[in-house]
Amino acid sequence: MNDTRFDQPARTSRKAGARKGPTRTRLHHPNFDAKETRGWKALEAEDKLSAEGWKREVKWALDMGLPGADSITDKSIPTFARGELPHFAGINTFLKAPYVENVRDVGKYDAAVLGIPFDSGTTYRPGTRFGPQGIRRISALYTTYNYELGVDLREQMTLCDAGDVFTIPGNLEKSFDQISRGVSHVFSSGALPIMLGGDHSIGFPCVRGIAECTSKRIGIIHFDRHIDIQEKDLDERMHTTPWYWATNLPNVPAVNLVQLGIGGWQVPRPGAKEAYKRQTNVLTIEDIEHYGLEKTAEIALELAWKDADAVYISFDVDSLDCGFVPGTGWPEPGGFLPREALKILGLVSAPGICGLEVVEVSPPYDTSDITALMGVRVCVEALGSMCAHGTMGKHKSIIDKPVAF
Ligand SMILES: [Mn+2]
Repeated sequence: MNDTRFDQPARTSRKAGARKGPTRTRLHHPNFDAKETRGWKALEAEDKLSAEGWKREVKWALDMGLPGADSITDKSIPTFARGELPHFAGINTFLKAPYVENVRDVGKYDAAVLGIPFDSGTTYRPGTRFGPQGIRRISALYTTYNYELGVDLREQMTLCDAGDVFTIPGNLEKSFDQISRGVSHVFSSGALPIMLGGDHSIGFPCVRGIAECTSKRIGIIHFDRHIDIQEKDLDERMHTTPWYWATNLPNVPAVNLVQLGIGGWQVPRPGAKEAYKRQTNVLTIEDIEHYGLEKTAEIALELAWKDADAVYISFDVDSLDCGFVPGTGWPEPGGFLPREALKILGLVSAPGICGLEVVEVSPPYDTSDITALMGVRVCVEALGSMCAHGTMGKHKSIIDKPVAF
């Protein structure tokens, strides 16, 4: 300890007389090996990243948006904004990824974002029908590069935005059929489906859309404060019910359902009874604190992948403490800190996933776009982790019953 902030004058004692104080070396920081820090390793990783994708985008932007005014020194700036820059301008697809107007083209990309603007399964606060728009809007804030991971999505994968599924407000069943059809189309094309909800009732039709394209077995890792596995709520298949129906599918067994962060005063008892009966795997926040983040991810992967061929991730933003996600349907205190949930999410995405949904972002209740921003982060974190671990595209191996419309 060489902190000089607490330096005292030399100590004196009547017995010993004046004594010199200990000699202190003045350092600006503790003695550590800078090259061993993640901060340094991230810089090394960035140095190795390609910039070809970026150069292509700049060239394309100048071509599409016309060269900029003569007075502008930076000749990469076009007259009309095209692509990532500037972040406050442009037409916002997710991360300004290309909008695929003809959905038959989604298979040309490694992953496709699709919006599911649907909140008729909501039992308290509505508004998640605006979730996809809210998430897309604030996604303009982001670059494609992540510092700690040392990945750049633009350089390492291709992403498109397929737009939204045409849902039918007030009709769960017709909307479920539309959602499954849209998801199965994307999955069959080979693109990894990334779903922007929407309330959590979409979990069932999203999983059904993937499950019908394969004879293989699918596990689910579910981040939530709520258990979401009762048969019905208010007489319908509301957002409290997706896992009852999803784990009824023959190739999506409940024993491969891992539920992280469940707890608090909003878990309906019929849901708890059903999870007990089906023996799903529930870890509360206290369990996760006990095991730690790495161990939790290890447990989740072991259980979700046990005799399974692929894993789907369902991320409810209300799994976070409600202080971080005011814009959600059923806010509940005591959930994850953002960095905890993101850490676990990155770890469980690393071996590759067959789909991801982020649900319950409700922009009308949001403050400063903070909840929608978390929704963006969930998507890029999973994609980034797969890029970092070379597992993007792994899901294609289970497509043995592709659909064709
Ligand atoms: Mn929830």
